Amino acid sequence: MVQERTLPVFQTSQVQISKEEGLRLYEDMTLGRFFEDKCAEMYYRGKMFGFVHLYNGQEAVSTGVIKSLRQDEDYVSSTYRDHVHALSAGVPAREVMAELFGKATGCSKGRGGSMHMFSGKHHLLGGYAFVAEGIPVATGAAFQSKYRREALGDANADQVTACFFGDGAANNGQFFECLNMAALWKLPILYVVENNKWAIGMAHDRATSVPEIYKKAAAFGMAGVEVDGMDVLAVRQVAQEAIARARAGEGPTVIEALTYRFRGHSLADPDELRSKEEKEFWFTRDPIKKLAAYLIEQSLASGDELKAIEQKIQAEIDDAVKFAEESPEPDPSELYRFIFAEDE
Ligand SMILES: Cc1ncc(C[n+]2csc(CCOP(=O)(O)OP(=O)(O)O)c2C)c(N)n1
Ligand SMILES: [Mg+2]
Repeated sequence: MVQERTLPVFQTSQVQISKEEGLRLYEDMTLGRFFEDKCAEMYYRGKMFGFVHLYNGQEAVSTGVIKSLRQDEDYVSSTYRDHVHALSAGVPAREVMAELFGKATGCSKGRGGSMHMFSGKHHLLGGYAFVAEGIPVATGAAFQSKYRREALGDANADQVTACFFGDGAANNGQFFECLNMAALWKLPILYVVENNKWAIGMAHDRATSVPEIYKKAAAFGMAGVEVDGMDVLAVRQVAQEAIARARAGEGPTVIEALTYRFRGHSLADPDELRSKEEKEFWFTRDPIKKLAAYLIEQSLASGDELKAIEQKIQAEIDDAVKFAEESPEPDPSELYRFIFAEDE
C-alpha cells in the first residue's frame, strides 16, 4: 500500500450548490481535460514546438479557485502548466490553441507558446517558465490593487489576485520573500500551491523539510489551509473564504491543494519514476468523475445533461484546432512588436 498524505475530509453537506453552478463547474473542468487531451494529440502530430506541460488530474484546483473569482477583474498568474488556468480565466479555447500552434491569433500573438499564455483583457498575468517566477509578479499585482485603493483613493480597486504554483516552487526563495511582504502589507492575494507530489522527478517529501506547505503560512502570521485538490467543491469553499478575506482587506492566504498530475511532467517525459500503485491511488480520485457522481446523486444533473456538455466542449475544441490550423503565422516583419507594452 502506498503511503499517501491523508486528504482532508470535506463534507459535501457543507455546500449548497445550484444546478446552474454545478454544471458551470463541470463544464469548466471538462473543457480543461478535453483541451489537454487534444494538446497531447496535436503535440505528437508535430503541431506544437518546445515543452508542453499538461494539467490532467488537477482541474478541480483551477476551476474551484478561478470560477470563484470575478472574471476579467480579478487577476490570475500561472506557471508553465498554464493552459487550463487560461481557459478557466475566460481566454477562449481558440486563442489558447492558436498560441500553442505559434499563430498570430494566439493570446500572446504566437510569441509565447505553451508556457507563456497571457491576456490583458482577462487579467491573466501570464504563464511563467521559471519555477516560482510568477509569485513576485502576482504579489506586485496584489500590491497595485491595494495601493490604488488606499493611496490613490480608488474605491473600485478591490481586485483579488490568485497566484498558482507547484510544490517544487514552494522551496524557492521568492515564495518566502513574497509571503513576508504580502502578510506585512495585508495584500489581497491567494497563494495557491498545487501540491502534486512531484517536481519533475523529485518527490516532494524528499525535497522539503516540512512537507505540509500550508503550515509555512503560520511563520508569517498568515492564514494557511490544506484542501483536497481532487474535490472541486472543497477547493471552491476554501477559495471563497480566502477571496472574501482578501477583498475585505484582511490579507492573504496560502491554499495548499493536494492533487496529482495524471500524465508525465511534460509530453517529453516518459513518466517512469512514479509507481503504478501511487498512480492508481490518485486515478480513482479523478475530480471530474467525482463531481459527475455528486451532481447525479444530488439530482442536480442527469447523465444525458452531462453528456450534452461533453459534446458541446468537444465541438468547441475541434473548432479551436481548426481555427489554430487556419490562422496565419506571425509576420516576420513584426518580429520586434510586443516586446514592450503597447495599446494593442
Ligand atoms: C528557476 C528554475 N529552476 C529549475 C527549472 C526546471 N524545472 C522546470 S519544472 C520544474 C519542477 C517544478 O515542480 P513544481 O513546482 O512542483 O510544479 P509541477 O511541474 O509539479 O506543476 C523544474 C525544477 C525551472 N524551470 N526554473
Ligand atoms: Mg509539483
